[in-house]
Amino acid sequence: MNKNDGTTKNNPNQRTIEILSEMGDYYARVRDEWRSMSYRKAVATLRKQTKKIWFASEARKLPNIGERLADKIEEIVQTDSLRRLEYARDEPGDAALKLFLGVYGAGLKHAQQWVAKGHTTLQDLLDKEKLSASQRIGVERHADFAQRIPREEVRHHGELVIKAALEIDGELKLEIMGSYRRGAKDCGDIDVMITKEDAGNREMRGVLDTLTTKLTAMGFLKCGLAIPRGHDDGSKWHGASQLSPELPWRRIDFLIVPWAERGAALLYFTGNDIFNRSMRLLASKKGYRLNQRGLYKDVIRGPQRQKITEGTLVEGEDEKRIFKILGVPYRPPSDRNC
Ligand code: DCP
Ligand code: MG
Ligand code: MN
Repeated sequence: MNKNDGTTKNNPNQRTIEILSEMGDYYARVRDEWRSMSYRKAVATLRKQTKKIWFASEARKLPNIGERLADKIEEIVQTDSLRRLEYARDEPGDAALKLFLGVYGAGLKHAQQWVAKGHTTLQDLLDKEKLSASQRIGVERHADFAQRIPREEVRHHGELVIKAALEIDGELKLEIMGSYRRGAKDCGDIDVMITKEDAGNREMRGVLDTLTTKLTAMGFLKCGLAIPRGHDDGSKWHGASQLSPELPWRRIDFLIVPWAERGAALLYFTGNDIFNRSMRLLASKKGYRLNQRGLYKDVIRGPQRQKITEGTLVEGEDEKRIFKILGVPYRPPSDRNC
């Protein structure tokens, strides 16, 4: 978490937000999805407040804040800390787990194994573990990748990529998505969608290849990184980019998208993930299915609600029309920081 989506600075509840975010991150680490989600929702609610929330009784009246969270908010304001978080910080291995989960290419399984082996530092990993090439870069560039990227710098990366892409093919359409499109002041990475009217899959893969080769030759792309297992369908490229030697390496993701799916892809990759979840739920309540490729109807499901047929595509090209068909007012990206 710890996402600064533009509304946090100078928020009167800044300190409460920080502590609740950290608590939510802890629950995400120990895979307590439900608690981690509750904390994120409470943080989102607090971000929207213009007044400082001092008491549990006030907090309870706000959306998505129940009794227990309200008490915690009061505890934070009164004591400038949260006992539950202090316990979490003291848990053996939690600091190491947090550190290792921040290594690109290390999933929960690896991170837990490393903790179980008694490793506590990044140097332990370099000295004692057989790392994949991507994990090694993840360790060596940990300090770089851990830094948020100022919006202005994301824009520069985007401009450079767009310019290089249009030199390859002037008909390409590129868009920076993710937290940048939501208006965030700083981003965790740079997410770029690439599409082109009437272009087939083969052509687009060629484009991705030509573009990454060109940007590497320019010295802008520093390395490619492995796509997490099960997610490599040839449509993505993950790696690192750098604007100039004194700046950190940044995480950058490219995604090629078929023209007919560009609206659904834009919706999905603009996020945030919580907003996506609520859109998918809404779609499913209305008898549709929404994913990064489109909005579908007549999906036939079995007894356990498992999908039997894909259904018919209703809309994929136009983000706004997906909202319309679902019967909800359009939400501009800056309103999707749930
Ligand atoms: N996404 C999702 N579910 C996931 C991962 C991603 O719905 N488990 C979608 C929503 C995200 C978008 O993809 O907004 C981009 O993913 P990022 O991880 O790059 O997240 P953001 O760009 O939103 O934030 P950050 O600033 O950390 O990059
Ligand atoms: Mg991103
Ligand atoms: Mn990304």
